[in-house]
Amino acid sequence: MTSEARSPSTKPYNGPVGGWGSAKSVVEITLREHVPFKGPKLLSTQNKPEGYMCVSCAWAKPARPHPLEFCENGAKATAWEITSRRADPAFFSKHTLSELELWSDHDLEEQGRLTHPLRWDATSDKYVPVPWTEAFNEIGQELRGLDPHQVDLYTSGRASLETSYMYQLFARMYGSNNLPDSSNMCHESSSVALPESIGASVGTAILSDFENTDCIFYIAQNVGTSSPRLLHDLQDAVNRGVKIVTLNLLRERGLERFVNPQSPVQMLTGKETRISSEYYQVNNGGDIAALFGVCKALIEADDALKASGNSRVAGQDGEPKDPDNAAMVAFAASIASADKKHVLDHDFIEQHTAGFEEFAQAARAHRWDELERVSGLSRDQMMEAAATYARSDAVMMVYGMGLTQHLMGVQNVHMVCNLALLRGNIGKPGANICAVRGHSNVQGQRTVGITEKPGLAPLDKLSELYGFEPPRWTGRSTVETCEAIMNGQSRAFVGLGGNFLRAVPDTTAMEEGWRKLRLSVQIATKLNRSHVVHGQVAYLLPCRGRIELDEQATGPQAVSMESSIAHFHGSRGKAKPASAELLSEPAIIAGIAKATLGETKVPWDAWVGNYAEIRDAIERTYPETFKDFNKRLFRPGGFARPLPARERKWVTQSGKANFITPERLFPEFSTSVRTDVLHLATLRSNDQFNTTIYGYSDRFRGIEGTRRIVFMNEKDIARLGFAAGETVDVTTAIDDNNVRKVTGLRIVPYNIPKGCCAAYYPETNPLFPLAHHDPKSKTPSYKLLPVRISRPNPTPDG
Ligand SMILES: Nc1nc2c(c(=O)[nH]1)N[C@H]1C(S)=C(S)[C@@H](COP(=O)(O)OP(=O)(O)OC[C@H]3O[C@@H](n4cnc5c(=O)[nH]c(N)nc54)[C@H](O)[C@@H]3O)O[C@H]1N2
Ligand SMILES: Nc1nc2c(c(=O)[nH]1)N[C@H]1C(S)=C(S)[C@@H](COP(=O)(O)OP(=O)(O)OC[C@H]3O[C@@H](n4cnc5c(=O)[nH]c(N)nc54)[C@H](O)[C@@H]3O)O[C@H]1N2
Ligand SMILES: [Mo]
Repeated sequence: MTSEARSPSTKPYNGPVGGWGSAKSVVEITLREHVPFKGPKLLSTQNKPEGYMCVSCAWAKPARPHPLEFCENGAKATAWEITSRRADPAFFSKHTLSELELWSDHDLEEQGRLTHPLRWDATSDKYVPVPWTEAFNEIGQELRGLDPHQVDLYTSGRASLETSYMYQLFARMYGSNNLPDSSNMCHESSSVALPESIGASVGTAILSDFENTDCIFYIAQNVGTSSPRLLHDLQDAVNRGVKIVTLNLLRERGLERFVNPQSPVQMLTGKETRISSEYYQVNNGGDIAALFGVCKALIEADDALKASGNSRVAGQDGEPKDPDNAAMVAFAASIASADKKHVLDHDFIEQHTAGFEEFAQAARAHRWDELERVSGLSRDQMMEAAATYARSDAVMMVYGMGLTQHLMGVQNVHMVCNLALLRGNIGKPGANICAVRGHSNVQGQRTVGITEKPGLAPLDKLSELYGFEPPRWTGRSTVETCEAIMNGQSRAFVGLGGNFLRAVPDTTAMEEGWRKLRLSVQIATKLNRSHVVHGQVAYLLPCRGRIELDEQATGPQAVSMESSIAHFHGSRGKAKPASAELLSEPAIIAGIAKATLGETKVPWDAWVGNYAEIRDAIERTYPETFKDFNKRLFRPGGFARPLPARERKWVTQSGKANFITPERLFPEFSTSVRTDVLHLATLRSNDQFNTTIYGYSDRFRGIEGTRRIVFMNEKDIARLGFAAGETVDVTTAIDDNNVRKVTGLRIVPYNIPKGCCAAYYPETNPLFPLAHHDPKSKTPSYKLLPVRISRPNPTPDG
């Protein structure tokens, strides 16, 4: 199979995000996937009350939706799911799994929807159809034969609240807390940092904050590709005069210019909206330094006002005089409050926070030259950002993977909170923290108990409701599951969606462990590499997708999910299921649970017959969060989850919001002077959803026909003696006795800071050592890995 175009091209893209390019791209994929005629009609119900919730990103679904509340990538995701292509038994009879191992990610999924439950047959090395009951019985028998500590039950962030609740309940009744999930590779740094800083496990922003804000700090998130509907909120804000201050490794087009494909005027006139008012290109991993610079400017300006004769505090703190105090006083005066007395919100800091003095001292102590070197920004840029921040009454902090997927991911998020707390930008309209989530229900899965941490699950409640003793031990998160698979501790893997083997770090090494699993069970819509590489006993169980009609004993069912802004929404599928053989995810989990556990107090069949009963059970388990769940299921705009931090109630140990001072500016591995080492960040193209590769175009970055590239700064290309367009190898520059190499990447000169480089995920995942993760959140450092670039080995088999 060849999948990449013969003549890949790379040239700068000069257009905006959105516009006609976006419309064209939707038409192309709709035709290619042979989407049934009803496709376009279906799209008009996307993200609407009583419609289906998009299977792409988790962005908010407004109460008053646009006539077409979808984007280019949402439309692509829909076309990908309702495609008329099929990976059916005829397809599997033609290909052994050893052969399919040679296929690309794109080519595997491009075969279309899985249609029948399949079991791997060792003699023919093929997946062959198997009746559902037989599959459940054998899986149940295998699981009963294992110690629950040896079993890992993974969840990818698409599964609904109903499915996720059933799945975690099954895992715990079986006796395992090994519930790794995609969130462990994604926003786990937020899940750890936000409770410590502000006592909330998720972001506190809601949609109306975008209508009331004066300024948005937009950090490390690629809105044009990853959450395009959020561009509408940004566009509306910009039109009201809101300042958008962007910090990003790259100049992402969606953060620069946008033509709203849903606005006839913009489409006809080509009039663009300029998104960012200030755009700061930081080094990857430079955000703590950059934000410290902003905080330092604010704190020292505030100090200068105090020192310049403000009788309120003059002489009390004996601060050493800043040498260029006069300049600082002038700067302070230009950004100070109306009474010219302060820059920080001292009342808020005093009443609501702890740890301010220690943080302020750390900010004062960092030297500007050090902050400049690490962040890649100049002192003037950091002061300019500070001035914009101080002149705004309500500031939002919006961020994504460029902050969380780091060795210091948790501390990155602490730093965002620190900046917000300096001027009381949490818990007031138009302010707040917005952690832009990835998968469409990844946030919700946590809310209903998908977690390896027993302290975060309502174990006593589950025990009381279902009469069993849940395991109290700490389960494995994603990287720990990888370790356990590599070292043979894990014997069985059950995947509720996703593509674990491609999404995790160190993928080449992982595959060896994966093959030694006793049992691999995958519940999926489409074929991927986690299915073709497999355990000794392997099942591939196809499920209905969210867009499809889910008919059960009591009629068509709805499911629900939680958006990035912590609102719950019902979702009703309408499309005809891809095959009559498919079961829904709840039905598959019930099937496995009954076969594994035998008789229990859980009415699995009644739940599958009527999902409203699962929602009642969720409400019984979490009465506050899910009050009147079924009644409120289709409320326009969703119904909100209680967020105490929004009300300035701080559910932390100190009872206050905490300033938490990062230990250092940059992770320790690279304190040595950089020579031939570059810092790699992995990226998504505009033509993929995670490991799902729709095609080989990254329009906004000017890449067509290939994904095997490495973006480099022109000066680095010259300094290291390479040429643009040259094919090179990339090797991990961390010493742990293993050589990790990805070969055959083409150098593309790009506007990226010196010393940094970037390449696509998942192709470069073999480079990431498992141990290269944030020690607290265990989130892999996918946005920062030291690497070396080299010419290919000239030997023929090199
Ligand atoms: N079309 C599409 N939509 C998606 C997805 C998809 O693959 N395709 N995936 C979904 C999922 S699961 C997720 S989690 C989200 C991911 O969405 P994002 O959070 O946008 O994640 P990425 O696309 O990986 O890139 C993050 C951005 O961080 C920047 N960056 C990298 N390193 C740094 C750094 O150290 N500092 C700063 N300031 N910036 C940095 C990159 O230039 C990039 O613009 O999107 C979701 N939506
Ligand atoms: N280097 C690097 N690695 C990364 C990242 C990165 O930025 N850089 N990002 C990380 C992030 S943020 C994430 S979230 C993970 C993503 O990791 P995963 O969530 O595990 O991966 P996906 O690619 O989203 O999973 C795609 C598969 O899900 C299945 N699927 C699709 N829809 C459904 C459905 O409705 N039901 C079921 N049961 N299955 C379905 C299909 O079979 C499809 O092949 O990857 C992580 N890995
Ligand atoms: Mo994600």
